Amino acid sequence: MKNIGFLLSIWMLFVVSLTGCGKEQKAARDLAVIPRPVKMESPGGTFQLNKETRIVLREDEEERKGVANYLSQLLSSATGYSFEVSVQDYAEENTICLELDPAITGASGCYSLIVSDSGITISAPGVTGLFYGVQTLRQLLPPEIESDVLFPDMDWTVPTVEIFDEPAFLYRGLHLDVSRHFFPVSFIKKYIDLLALHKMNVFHWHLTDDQGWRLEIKKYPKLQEIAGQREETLVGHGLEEPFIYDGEPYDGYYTQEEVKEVVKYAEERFVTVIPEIEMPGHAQAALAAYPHLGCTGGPYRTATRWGVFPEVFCSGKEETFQFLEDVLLEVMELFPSEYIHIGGDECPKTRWEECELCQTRIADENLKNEQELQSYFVHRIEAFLNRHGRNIIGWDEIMEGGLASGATVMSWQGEKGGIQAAKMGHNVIMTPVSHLYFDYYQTDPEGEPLAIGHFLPLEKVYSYHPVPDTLTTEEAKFIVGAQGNLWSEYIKTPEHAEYMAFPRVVALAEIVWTPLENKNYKDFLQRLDVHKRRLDVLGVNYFKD
Ligand code: TNX
Repeated sequence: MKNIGFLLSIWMLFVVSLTGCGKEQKAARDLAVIPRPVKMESPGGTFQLNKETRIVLREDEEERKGVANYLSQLLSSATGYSFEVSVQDYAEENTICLELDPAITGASGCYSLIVSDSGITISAPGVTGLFYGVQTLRQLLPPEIESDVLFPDMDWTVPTVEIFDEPAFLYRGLHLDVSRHFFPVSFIKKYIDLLALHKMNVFHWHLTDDQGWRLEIKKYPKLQEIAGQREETLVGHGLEEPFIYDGEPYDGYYTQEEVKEVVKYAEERFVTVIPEIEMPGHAQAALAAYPHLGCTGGPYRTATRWGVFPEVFCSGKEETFQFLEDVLLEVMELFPSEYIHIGGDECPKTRWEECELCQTRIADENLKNEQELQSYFVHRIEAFLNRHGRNIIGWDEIMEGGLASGATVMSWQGEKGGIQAAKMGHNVIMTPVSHLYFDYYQTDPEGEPLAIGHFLPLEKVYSYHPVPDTLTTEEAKFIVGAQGNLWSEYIKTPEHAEYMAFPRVVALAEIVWTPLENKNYKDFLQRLDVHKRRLDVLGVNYFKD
C-alpha cells in the first residue's frame, strides 16, 4: 500500500512537471524567432489559420503580389489550405494582410507584424520589410509548416504578438566557394532559401579560383573546357606531405542560363547575389585555359591541391586587362548587383618580380614596387567597373600599395584591415577568420569529418560584434555588416556544406540583425532548440552536439 502511494506521488510529480514543462516549451516554441526581433510583445492568445484564411493586398502591385504568392505557397503544402491572394482596400477578419505603410520607419527591411485573435497584419514602408515580416510569421508557426507533406491534424495557431523589427546592419552575407568543389543549382537555391529564412540578404558566390573556373563565359569557351576541369584532387589534408591524389577528373560549371535562374530566384527572396571573379591571384585555372595571360606563358594546369600558388595574371600585358574586361562585361550582364567582388587576396609577387613586362609597367607608371603594381591592377579594374556603374569589393589585401577610391573592403585576416579601411572612410564588411570561417572545426576534431583546422564553436560565432570598439561613432558607420565564409577545400557535398554552415549561420544571422543589447546566448540557445526542428523539417543536415 505504502509502495503504491509512493509510486502514485512520483507519477503525479511526473505528470505535473510534464504539463508545466509542456506549457513552457510551447511558449518558447511560440516565440522562437531567429534573429530575435527588436521589439516583441505577446499579450497571450492565438490566431488560428483555417481553410478560409486569405492573404490580402491593399493594391494590385507586382512585387507585393510576389511576396503574397510566396507566403501562400509557404503555408499551403503542410496545411492543405489554399491561402488565396486577393486585393481589397477594406479590413476583414481571418486575413493575413500585407500592406505598405510609410508611417513605419526604420532601417531598410523594417516591418511591423501584428497578430490578433482575428487576423494578421504585416506592414512596412517597403516590400523588403513585408518579406521579412513573412519570415517572422513563418517562424511563429509550428516547424511542421515547413513541410511539403500534408499534416492534416495539426493545429495551425500563431501566438498573438506585436512586433517591430529592423536590421542592425545593411549587409548580411554568406559566402560559398564553388571552385574547390562544385555545388549544383538545386543546392544553391536551398542555400538562398536558408539565407532568406534568416533575413540575410547577400549571397557571395565565389566562382573562380586556382582549382576551377565555374562560370560560362561565351567569349572564352576554354574557361569551361579547360579551366572548369582538373585532372584529379588531393586526398587528405593540404599540409600533409607526401601529397596523395584520387586520380579522378573533376569538373563542373554553371551555364549563363542557370546563373540567370539563380539570380532571379534570389531576387524573389530579397537576396543579392554578388559574384566573385578572382584576380590577380588565385588565377591558375584561368591561366591553364589561356596561358598567354600569365607572366611565363605556361604551360599551366588547373590546380589539384589547395594553397596559394605563384601563377597569377600578368600585370604587364594589355591582353590580361582585355580578357578581364570582356569577362566582367558578361558578368555584369548576368548579375545586376551594384557590387562585383574582384578577389585581390593572396597574390604572390614572385612572377611579377621576374617578368619584364611587369617591370616595364612599374617603370612606366612610376610605381615603387610590386605592391603598387597590385594596386595599379585593382585601380584599373575598379575604374572599368565604375564606368559601367558598378563598385568593387575586395579582400583586405586590396589595400596593399594604396586602396582604390570607392572600394569596399572585406576584412578577413582579422579586423585590422577593416579598421584601417573604415578610418579611411571606406565601407567595410567584417568576415574575420577568428569568428566567421565556417570551414573551421566547430568541435573537437576527433570523430569529425576532415576540415581545414582551427576551432570555431557556435558560442564564439555568436559572441562576434562587427563594430570594433576602437572606432569612433563616425568611423563605425562604415562597417556595413558581416559575412560568414564557407571555403570548400574539404567540403565535397551539399550535406557536408550544410553540416559546416549550420547552425553557425543561425548565430551569424543574429549578429547582423539583432541590436547588440538584445543579444543573449542563453536565450539564443533556447530558441535554437526549437529552430533546429524547423531545420529538420527543411532537411538541413546541421551539426548536432
Ligand atoms: C584563405 S579568405 C583564402 C581562401 C581559402 C581559405 C581557407 C581568402 C580571401 N582566401 O583561398 O580557401 O583561406 O580557409
